[in-house]
Amino acid sequence: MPKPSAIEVVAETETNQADNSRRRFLNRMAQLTAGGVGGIIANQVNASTPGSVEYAVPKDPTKVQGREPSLDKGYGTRSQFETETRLHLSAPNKQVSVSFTPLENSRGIITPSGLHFERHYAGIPTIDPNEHQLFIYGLVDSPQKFSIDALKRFPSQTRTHFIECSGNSYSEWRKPTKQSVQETHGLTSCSEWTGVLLSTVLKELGVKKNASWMLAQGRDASSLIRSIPIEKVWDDAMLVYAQNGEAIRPEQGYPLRLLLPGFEGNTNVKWLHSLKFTDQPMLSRWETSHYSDLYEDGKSRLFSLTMDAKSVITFPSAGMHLDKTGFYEITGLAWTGQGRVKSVEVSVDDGKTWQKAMLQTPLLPNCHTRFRLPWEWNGELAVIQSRCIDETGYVQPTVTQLIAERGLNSFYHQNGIQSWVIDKDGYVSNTHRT
Ligand SMILES: Nc1nc2c(c(=O)[nH]1)N[C@H]1C(S)=C(S)[C@@H](COP(=O)(O)O)O[C@H]1N2
Ligand SMILES: [Mo]
Repeated sequence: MPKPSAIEVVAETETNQADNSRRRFLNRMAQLTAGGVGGIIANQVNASTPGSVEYAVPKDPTKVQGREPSLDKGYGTRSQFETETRLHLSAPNKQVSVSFTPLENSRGIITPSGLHFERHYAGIPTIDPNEHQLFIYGLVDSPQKFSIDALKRFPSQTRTHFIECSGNSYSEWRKPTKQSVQETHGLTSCSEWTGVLLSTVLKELGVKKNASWMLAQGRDASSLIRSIPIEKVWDDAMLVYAQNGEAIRPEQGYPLRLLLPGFEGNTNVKWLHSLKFTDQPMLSRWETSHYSDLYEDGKSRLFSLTMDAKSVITFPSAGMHLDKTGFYEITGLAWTGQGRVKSVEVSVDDGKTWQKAMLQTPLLPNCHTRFRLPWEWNGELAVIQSRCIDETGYVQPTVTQLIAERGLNSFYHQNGIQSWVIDKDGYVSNTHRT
């Protein structure tokens, strides 16, 4: 495509003055179809603006061969230029695996379904929704089984909640081992979930007065069983079959998962198969050897089910490089299993002073909350941190405070303040502060 010359621009200006609007219109259309309009605007900018920009004229748009939309088989994919992926780690037995959400370039609060973190103890079972049943039995008046279709006939609810594995940030108890925020904090994700409140279904079959626990089991080979306190069951437990506007993904428990807003990830049983009401907890290995916190004195904290307030700066974060001084928007995520985030404070001076970050609204309970803070980087070494305060008044502790309280045997429930250091050359890395 020929680059329009400055003469053409002048000619157009003269035409303007000549008040021949019809000809002007036709001229414009001709230039548009010839792909010339960008060049003219650029030349006008060049002519009038000091410090003008070099405008690269795009290829003739009439010659661009578009991809045939039908080739996507009716289900879209992201741009080929977007390459973010979950980071998979697996045990020698590949059925036992974990994958981390790439939080560093996350925007807003929703995790794309294809990037939701995963924790599997026995791979991802393939379950035909037409033959799947949920069994509810034990201390109930009339035990029943429900197909997925039957569950979909109940009044539905849609709620946006995070799920965090209580092993998230386990690596950060002692020293700053891992590099990126994906590895340190990527075992939390947030989706819009649709399903039915468990309390709605339970009213159909009647739960006996002496039922104080519910044992939930999935249909994968892990035999994962968790004991859920009855209060949570009646409060906000959900049976979910949809995620972010479509059927729940196989990785997240297709066709049915238990969702316990704000409870540790492990209790959100996937491929949900049975719910048994009992008068005592099962003390399964998932609530004794796993997911309990061993103190220094040999005692163990069991059933630490509610995830405490936590936050992390996702940009800038470890592994990134700031190539200029000047303005940056610090941004990150905060969440709590105790309801809503009340405020997030950010320090850019190694914890000496703290400023209130802006919070993305609406503020939803047990949901990721996006925070933002404008910042000028002056090219000096900087330590940046964030801390979450939830609506109960609980303040996210430092790692030192956590260690003082729980000792160093702990593995799960690490919600300490995360620090990133930006060196004078703009390289960002993981650091620990007291
Ligand atoms: N049936 C079953 N449910 C399960 C698991 C599993 O392996 N099997 N993993 C649990 C763990 S440890 C976590 S942290 C969450 C992870 O949910 P996600 O894979 O959808 O992120 O699911 C929980 N539910
Ligand atoms: Mo987990």
